[in-house]
Amino acid sequence: MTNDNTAPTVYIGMTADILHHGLINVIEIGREHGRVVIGLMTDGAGSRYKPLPYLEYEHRKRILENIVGVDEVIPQEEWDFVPNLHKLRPEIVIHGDDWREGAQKVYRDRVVEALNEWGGELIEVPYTQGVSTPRYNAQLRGLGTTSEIRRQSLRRHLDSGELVRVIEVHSPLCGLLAENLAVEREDSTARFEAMWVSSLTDSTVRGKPDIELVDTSSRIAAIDALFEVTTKPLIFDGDTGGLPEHFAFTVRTLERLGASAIIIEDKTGPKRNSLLDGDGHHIQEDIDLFAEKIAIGRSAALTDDFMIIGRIESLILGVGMEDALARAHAYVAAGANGIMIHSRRSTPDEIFEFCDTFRATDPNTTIVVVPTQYSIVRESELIAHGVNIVIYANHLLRASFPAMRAAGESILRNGRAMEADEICLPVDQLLSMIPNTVS
Ligand code: SPV
Ligand code: MG
Repeated sequence: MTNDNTAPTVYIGMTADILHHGLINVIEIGREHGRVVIGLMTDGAGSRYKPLPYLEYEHRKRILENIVGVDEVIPQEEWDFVPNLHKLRPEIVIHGDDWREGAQKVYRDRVVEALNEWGGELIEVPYTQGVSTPRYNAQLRGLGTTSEIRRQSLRRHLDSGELVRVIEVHSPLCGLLAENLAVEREDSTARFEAMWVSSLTDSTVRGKPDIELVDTSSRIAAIDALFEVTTKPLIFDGDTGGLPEHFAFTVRTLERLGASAIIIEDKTGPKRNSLLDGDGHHIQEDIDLFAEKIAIGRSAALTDDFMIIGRIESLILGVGMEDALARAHAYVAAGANGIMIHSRRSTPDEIFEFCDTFRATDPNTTIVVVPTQYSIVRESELIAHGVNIVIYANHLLRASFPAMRAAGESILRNGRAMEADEICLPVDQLLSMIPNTVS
C-alpha cells in the first residue's frame, strides 16, 4: 500500500469471488507501478455474463481491502471498464491477457481506446498457469449453498436491475438442467436465474388436476430433494395460500428451507387453473380479505429477504383493468413485495397497459409475469414495460411429454428400441449429468 498521492493510479477490475494466486499476482504487479485501485464488479456488472457471485459485494470488498497492496476498492457497476476509467483517468490498467480473444475482446478494445485519450498504458499479465476461474466456479457450485445464501440471491438478482428469468422445474433432474443451462448470445450469456415450482406441473406429474389437491406439505417436501442438487433461488407457487393461519406456516417453512418467494393468487373456493377454458370456474377473493392474508404472511416471515408476491386474477376473470390496479395497490399497501399480473390473452397488450399504469405511480414494487398464452412477447418488451421477473411456468414438462410419447410410440411401432435411441439421451450422457457419479 502506498500513501504517496503523487504515485500513478493503477486500475484493476475484478470480481474476486474466488481469491486465487492469479489475482494476487496481478495485485503484486500493480503495486510495483503505483497506487492500486480495484474496480470491484457489483452483482449487476457481471449478471449478463456470469452467474451471481457466491459472496455479496460488501463481503468481497472487505476481503480485498484487507489484502496487502490494495489501496482502494470502488464499485465497477458495468462489465465495461470505461465509465470508471473516465472517472479516474488512471495512468495504468492491469488485466490478464486472456481477454485478447473471444467475447471479452470488445471490452479490451474499449479500454485501450479510453487509455489513449490521456496517454495511459494497459499492462497485460500472462494468464496464471493452473488457474481456471470457470473451473473454480464449478467446484464452488459443487459445494452447494446454504439456505440463507440461496434465499437472499433472488433479491440480489433483482437489485442488479436485470430481468430475472425463471424456469419451471418439476424434479431435481429439471433443477440440474436449470442450474447448468447457458446459451451464448452475441453480447451476453443467457441463463435462468431462478426456479419456479408450479402447482400446475406439480399436479400434472402426479396425474392430478391443478385444484390444490396435491397438498402444500407434500409439495414442500419435494423441495428438499431439489435443493440437494441445485443452488439457484426458488419461487414457489402457493396457489391461494389456503387459510390465512395455514399460510403463515407455509411462509415460515419455505423461508427456513431457503426458498426466496411465494406467489399466492387472489382466488377462493375450489381453485382451478387460470388457463382453463370456460367461465364460472373461478371465484376471486375479496380484495380486503386477500390483502389481510398477505399481511399475515408478511408478519410471519422472519427475514426481509423472503418475498411475498400477490397474484392478480382480474384480467383473467374479465373484471377489468381498474380492478387489477386497485388490487395491486392494495396488496402492496398490505406488505406484498411484488405483484404478479396474469393474462390468458394471446397478445401482451393488457399486460403492457397494466404495467405502464402501475409503474406510473409505483416505480419500485417487483412485477412478475407468466407469458404462457402470450408467448409471442419478447423479454426486451417486458423490460421496456417495467417487468422484473418473467416465469416460463410449464415449459420443461410440456417439452418432455411429446418426447416421451414419441419414444414409446417408436418402440411399439418397431418392436424394438433401436429407432427410439435417436431421440433419447445416450446413457453415458445421462449418467455424467449427475454430479459425483463414480465411473
Ligand atoms: C402454475 O404454473 O401453476 C401457475 C401459472 O400458477 S398458470 O398455470 O398460468 O396459472
Ligand atoms: Mg399454479
